[in-house]
Amino acid sequence: MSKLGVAIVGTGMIGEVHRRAAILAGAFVRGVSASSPERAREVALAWDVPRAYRDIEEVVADPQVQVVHVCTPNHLHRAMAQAALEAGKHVICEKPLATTLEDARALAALAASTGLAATVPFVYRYHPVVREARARIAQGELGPLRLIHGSYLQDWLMDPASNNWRVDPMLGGASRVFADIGSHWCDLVEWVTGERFAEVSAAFETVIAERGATASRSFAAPTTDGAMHAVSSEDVAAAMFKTAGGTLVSLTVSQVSAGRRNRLWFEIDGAKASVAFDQEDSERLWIGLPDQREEIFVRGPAAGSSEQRRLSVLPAGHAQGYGNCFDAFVADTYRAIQAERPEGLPTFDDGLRSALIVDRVIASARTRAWTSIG
Ligand code: SOE
Repeated sequence: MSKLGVAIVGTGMIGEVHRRAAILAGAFVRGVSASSPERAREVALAWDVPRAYRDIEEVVADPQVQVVHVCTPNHLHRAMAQAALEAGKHVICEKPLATTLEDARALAALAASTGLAATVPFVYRYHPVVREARARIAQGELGPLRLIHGSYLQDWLMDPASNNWRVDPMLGGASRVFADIGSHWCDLVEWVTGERFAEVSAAFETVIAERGATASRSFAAPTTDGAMHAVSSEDVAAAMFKTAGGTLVSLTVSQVSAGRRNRLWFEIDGAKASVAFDQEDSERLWIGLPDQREEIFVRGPAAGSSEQRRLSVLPAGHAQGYGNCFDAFVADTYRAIQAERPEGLPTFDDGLRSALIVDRVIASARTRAWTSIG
């Protein structure tokens, strides 16, 4: 079978992650498109790929491209993903799927009408021990759920000199920290527990009111020309949800928490047991039991649920992490293109669900009222 031809649209930190995962999954990276034709040529050279596309029209006109990876700033997702789907290409579109609920709805409907593979990298689903937690909850090991809580904390925007397109609502969307990383947490916890968030009460704060002018890539050292600009997007957010089943959920999100690089953490407390997961310590699942007992489940190919074993590609003690999650997600997307149905593959429908939650979280933060999610 010939290799899948893919194009990467967008060359920031996450475009590079997609490129590596695509190659590892056996695809051929045909070319790249960037913020300008010059930048595309520069990256095509650095990546050693044949094509530097001028724009999305050139990408979708390439008959050797079957899959388009949309890795641009958020405001371009709708146009890029739509152009690709309309040209008959499969799409992996970064989250948030779109900056408005309306655009996310349009993309999900279009994807459904074409039957093409259309996925969104909610990649934290691909940690083996997250799959283990999900399997244990599905088997009833936790009993009825009593409380879900957690946080997703980063610090790469704690310096007022730091800036990035995500900070600008015109490019990133009306919510920053919640749409960027709170969206991951909500997708993950709904998927792991099988519970749907039904209503929300949220609050946003912009704790750094002015930021430097020069953009940095996420997690890169900031640079600034000295000028400062007013910021309106939120640095921190807190949200309480109630699930349709009546479970209370509490979430804290931040991009200004010193020392927290990418700490997605959740705990799910049931009547019989609890589980806790920490993305920065992702080889282990903590299991809390009655009578002051606790256990640690360690990731490995030899034990646990079938999905945990499937995704555990290295022996125990040989740490897997974020990169492996991304690789597994891209490989599963390509399997879906071959008409397989990999478990837990996040699709445009999940992207739409996430856009709905973000939309209602923004509404609640604005109105200061409990808001129905539906
Ligand atoms: C930046 O906050 C970022 O790259 C997010 O956009 C990703 O979704 C997250 O996985 C890592 O951090």
